[in-house]
Amino acid sequence: MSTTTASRGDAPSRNLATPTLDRESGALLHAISEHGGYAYVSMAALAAGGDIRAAEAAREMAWEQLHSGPWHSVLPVWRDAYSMACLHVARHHYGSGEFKEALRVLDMGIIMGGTLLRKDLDSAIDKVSEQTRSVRVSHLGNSEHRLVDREFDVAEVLKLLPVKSLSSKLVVKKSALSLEKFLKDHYLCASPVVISDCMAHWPAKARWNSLDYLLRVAGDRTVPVEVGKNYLCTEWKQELITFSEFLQRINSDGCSHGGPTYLAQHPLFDQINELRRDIFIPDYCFAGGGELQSLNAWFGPAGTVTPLHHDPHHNILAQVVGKKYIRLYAPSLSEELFPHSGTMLSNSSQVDLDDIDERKFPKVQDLEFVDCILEEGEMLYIPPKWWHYVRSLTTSLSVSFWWSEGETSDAS
Ligand SMILES: O=C(O)CCC(=O)C(=O)O
Repeated sequence: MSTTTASRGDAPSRNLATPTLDRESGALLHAISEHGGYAYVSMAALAAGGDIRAAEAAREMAWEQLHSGPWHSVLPVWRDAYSMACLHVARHHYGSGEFKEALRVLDMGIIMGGTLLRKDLDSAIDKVSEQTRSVRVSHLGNSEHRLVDREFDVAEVLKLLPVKSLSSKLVVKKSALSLEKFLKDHYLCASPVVISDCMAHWPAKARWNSLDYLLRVAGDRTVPVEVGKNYLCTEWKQELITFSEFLQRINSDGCSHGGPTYLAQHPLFDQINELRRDIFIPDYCFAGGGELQSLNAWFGPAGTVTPLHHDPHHNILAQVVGKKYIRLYAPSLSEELFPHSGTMLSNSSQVDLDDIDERKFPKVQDLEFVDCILEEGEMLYIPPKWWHYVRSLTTSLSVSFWWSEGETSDAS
C-alpha cells in the first residue's frame, strides 16, 4: 500500500503559495460576477478564508459551467473560475496532509481549467509531488516490470492489419538524415519518411519501457483517456483516471469494460515535467522555420486504432516504446477517401480500413498508399494533410510533434 496521507499532527505550517491567485482574484471575481456568477463569487470568498465546503461548492458550480455546452463555447472566465476553486480545494487537502487528493484536484485544474492560474497550479503540483513521491511504493509489485517485453509475432500481427498492408509501397526509411536532406527531399516536397537512428540520446529511450519508472514519476497524476474502439464509434467515451490506474489497465489487457483505454493526443509533457525532460524536440521540426504547435503523448495497449484522418500541421511521430502500423494516403486522394461532412469530423474518413464497406466504397481498395511498421526508436514524418491510419501492434508509447508552416516552405 502506498501511504501518501500524512498524520494530521503535521498539518499547521503546510501551505501552498498561490501568488497569481492572490494578485488576480479580485479582477477574476469581478469578471465572474459580470457573467452572472454571483453564487460562485460568494462561495469563493468563503473558500479563500479556508471553508472547504464552500470551495467544493464553488468548484461544482464552475464544473457545471464547463459542461453547459460544447467545449469551444465555454467562456474562458469559467475555466479560470474552475482553476481558482481547484486551488482552494487543493490548499485544504495539502494542509490536511491529503496529498493524493490535492494532486488529483490540481491536475483537474490543469486539464479543465484556464490559463490565468496555470503557474500557481504548476508550482503547487511540484510541491505536492515532493510529498507523494517520497512515499510511493509500486502497486505492481515488480520493479523490473517492463511495458513491452514479449517477442513480436509478425505473422499473428499481419492478420490484424487492414487488407493489402505491407504488400505494396513502404514509406522510405533513412538513417542519419541531415537537416538539409530532410528539408529538400521531404519537407519541401511533402514526402513522408521514416527516420531511424535519431532518438538514442533521449533519456526516454532508456526509461519509458519501465512500468516502475512511469509509476514513480507519474503514478498519482490524473490523466484523460479514451475508452472504446475509436473516436468515431458511438460507444466511445473519455474518462479521467490516475496514471497508475491507467498502467494497471495496460498491465492487465489494456481494456476496461468498454474497450481499449488510450491516452491519446494529450499534452502530457506540459503536465508532467519529469517526462518532458526525457525527450528532445527533433531539429527537423525547425528545419522549415516554422513554429512548434504541440507535443502530444499517445500511450496505449496493443490494438488501439486511430482511424484514417489528416491534420493541418507537419508532424513527426516518434515511436519511443513498442511498434505501430501506419498507413498514409496522399492529400490528392481526399475525395476518394470520403471525409465526414460537418466541421467536427471533416478531417476524418468515413472509410473504416479495418472493415471496408465495399458497397459504399468500392474503389477504396485500389487507392495507392504507403505504409510501414514504425519500430521503437524511429520517427515518421507525416506532411500536412496526408491521411493517416495508425494501429498499435504492441503496448506503445509515442510522441507527436506538430509544427506550422515556415516561410521557407513552398510546399502546397
Ligand atoms: O499514434 C496514433 O494513434 C495517432 C497519431 C496521430 O494521428 C498523429 O500524430 O497525428
